[in-house]
Amino acid sequence: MEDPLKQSFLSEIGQVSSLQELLNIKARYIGKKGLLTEKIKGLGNLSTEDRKFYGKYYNELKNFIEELLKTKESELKQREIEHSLRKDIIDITLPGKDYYFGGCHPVNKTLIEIIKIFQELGFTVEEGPEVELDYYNFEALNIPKNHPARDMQDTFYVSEEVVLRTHTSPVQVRVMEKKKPPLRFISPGKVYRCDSDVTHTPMFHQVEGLMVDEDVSFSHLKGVLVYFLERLFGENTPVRFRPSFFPFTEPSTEIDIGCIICGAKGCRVCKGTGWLEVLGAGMVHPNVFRFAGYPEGKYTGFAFGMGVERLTMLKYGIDDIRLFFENDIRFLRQF
Ligand code: 2U9
Repeated sequence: MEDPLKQSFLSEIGQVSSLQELLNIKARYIGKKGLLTEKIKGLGNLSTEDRKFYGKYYNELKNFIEELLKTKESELKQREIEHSLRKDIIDITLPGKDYYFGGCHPVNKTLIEIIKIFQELGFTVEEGPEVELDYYNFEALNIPKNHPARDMQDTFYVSEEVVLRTHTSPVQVRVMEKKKPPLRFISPGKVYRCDSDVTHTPMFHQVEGLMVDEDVSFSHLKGVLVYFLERLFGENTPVRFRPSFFPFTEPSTEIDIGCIICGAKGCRVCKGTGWLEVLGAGMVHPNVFRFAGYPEGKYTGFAFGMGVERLTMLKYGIDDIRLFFENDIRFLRQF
């Protein structure tokens, strides 16, 4: 009759499926307190004859068990290697990971488009400092001390006489100081206003423009700006002029286009009016020419200004200006 110890060992090892299970079996049979180990320890209690017989038998059984454990171990290790090779297989026919090229920021795209249109009309591009003297930002633009536009709430003051420019108009003043008409240029750039909500950020971009010569009239203003809006928003865009007020222009106007979101039917963006304000403009105020040192009455000119973020929002139907400055790649990739 077969030994039950050997029988149970053979049955257990026949079912083993992991190295850990194998170690457990090893401990159970030939470990310090293993079943076979205990039997060998008990040999001393047997008769001389039995001790001889069982001593030899247990020794052979131990060798047999050790041999089988070793074979099983290498078998399991081999199986594990094959399993991980199968599991970690690389499918070289799968498509590679997509990657994206960087792109132009939507605000910059609009800015470039605006600049191109004016350059084609013969306007040059002029730039100036973002940290500006109160004189160029306000005084020379006919915005005297105590004017509400100078309010601390709207303007970032660096010191009593120095501000972060609130518009790019000081660039026009600086150019007029240096150059005599005819002048025809735009000044794109960053401007700063102490304001923040869904349509205002403390920094945004403006493009302003100026055309000065003898006999520049409101008709020139109208011709240039209607042409510009038709280029930017499409040929049959409705355009209307409303009377307005700016300290640096007289007369002044605000210019609307038919709402491009709802097709001028009336929606949330145009607040039901069917119109969107896109430009401010006017004939340069005589006081501004006086500050620039131009001879009295010799020149006339028109000026205009626009917010680039606002135009970009209208063009792409974006309802929150802050999206432009969050650098969220999911937003930026859409342009
Ligand atoms: C000089 C003389 C006149 C520039 C002008 C506007 C009208 C205007 C706003 C549009 C939206 C600013 O970004 S915005 O908030 N601008 O409405 N700007 S006329 O007039 C000048 C500029 C320089 C020497």
